[in-house]
Amino acid sequence: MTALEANFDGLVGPTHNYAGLSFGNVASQNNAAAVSNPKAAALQGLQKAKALADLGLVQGMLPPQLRPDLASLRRVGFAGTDAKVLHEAASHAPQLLNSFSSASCMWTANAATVSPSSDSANGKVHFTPANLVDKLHRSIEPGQTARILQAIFKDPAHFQHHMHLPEHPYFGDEGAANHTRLCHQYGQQGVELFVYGRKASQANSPAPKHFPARQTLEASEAIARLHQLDDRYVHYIQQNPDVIDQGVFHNDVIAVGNQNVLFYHQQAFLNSASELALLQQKMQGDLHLVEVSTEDVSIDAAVRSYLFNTQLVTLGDGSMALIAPSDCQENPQVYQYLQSLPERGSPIKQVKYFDVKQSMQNGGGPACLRLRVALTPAELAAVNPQALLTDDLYQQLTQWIHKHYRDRLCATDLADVTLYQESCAALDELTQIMRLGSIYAFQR
Ligand code: SUG
Repeated sequence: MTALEANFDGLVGPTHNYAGLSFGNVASQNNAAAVSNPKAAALQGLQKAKALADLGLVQGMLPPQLRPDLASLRRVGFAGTDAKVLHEAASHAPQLLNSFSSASCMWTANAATVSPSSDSANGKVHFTPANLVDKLHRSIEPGQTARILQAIFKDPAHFQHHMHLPEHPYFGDEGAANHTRLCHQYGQQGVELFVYGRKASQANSPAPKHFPARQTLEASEAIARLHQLDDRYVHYIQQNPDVIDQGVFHNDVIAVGNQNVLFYHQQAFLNSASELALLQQKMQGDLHLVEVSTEDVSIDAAVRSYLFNTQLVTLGDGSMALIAPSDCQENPQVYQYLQSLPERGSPIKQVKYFDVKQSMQNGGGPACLRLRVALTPAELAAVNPQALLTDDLYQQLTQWIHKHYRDRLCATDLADVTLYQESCAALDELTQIMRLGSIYAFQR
């Protein structure tokens, strides 16, 4: 057995809803106040994960966080019984209740940045939870994310966990959504590509004009230091600020990489040609640059279809497949491009489509739903086995979702203490299924 790359998908939580919380994320804004279906959302995500497991990939699941987050509501002054806290928040600060009820931790691409052991000086897998400071509803995630990751990647001989970066826009960090590890084989020294939206320390440097740049260069540099990466194998590229202003709020909305392939849009990066030439040098000339032109796919089509929020995975025969949202089939320009992709001479030989519409309507495609962790066989053996998606776990989780999840949720339901109690009951049972110990104790 050799090293591989596992995907850890976020199980969608019982409060999945559309609250329009993410300024700069077009889908989130467009679907504000739509009625959601948490049961369908959780099943869609789980089925996508199971399909990847069935393709022979190692697939893990990360449990959701408890929402509404009463601990956060109490922290900002709402007091009394659970029902009273929810009622008061709904009456006096509905925006806060919405923020602290979001199931946004489902997008585990934003949970953390992960560096494999072969890239790090101390030979361990490094995890740094993202601080997600740009959005209030996401800024409450990192503490619990750390507990979850530590429960699943427990063994200090293999795994090293860092605290999230200081909670300030200077260190705005959105995790793996802006980080791509390129390599020849998963177990060999790779090149870690960090894509940032702005430089916090240089006020006059290029930056978007309308929408926020969530990731700073300074955050990416801090992660590279923490993870003990070798400068010769790290590259930083700035995202094109103009595309951020068109709704590309993370780099994974405009580019995806796997092993020695980078699939990206012509307009994704600032100084694209020169930066990619440097990246190519670091990859010793063996990087397949699969560039999609504006003529073939406009930025608008890419943002609507999430063509680049696809997962690029290596199959058993060494070829690669693109795991795309079914929305890509519905956009004629994008679908036409994807039909031609396997013939374009890159290692990408097939495209598979999945319906993850419940997540897509909040701006989260297949790639947002997963955190990649490259692991050696010994490291894989040290992962909490109950987090790995087997047929048995899939059956248990499917039944669990049917038992605990609602099929309809809107903003006014968030104040209902019954929803909170249902969520607690669901997570109590999940703790047993996935043997998670006491990770929810801090949230109660
Ligand atoms: O942070 N949407 C998420 C989507 C995250 C997608 N992740 C990646 N691209 N890796 C976000 O903007 C919307 C929640 C709401 O509006 O209810 C939200 O948080």
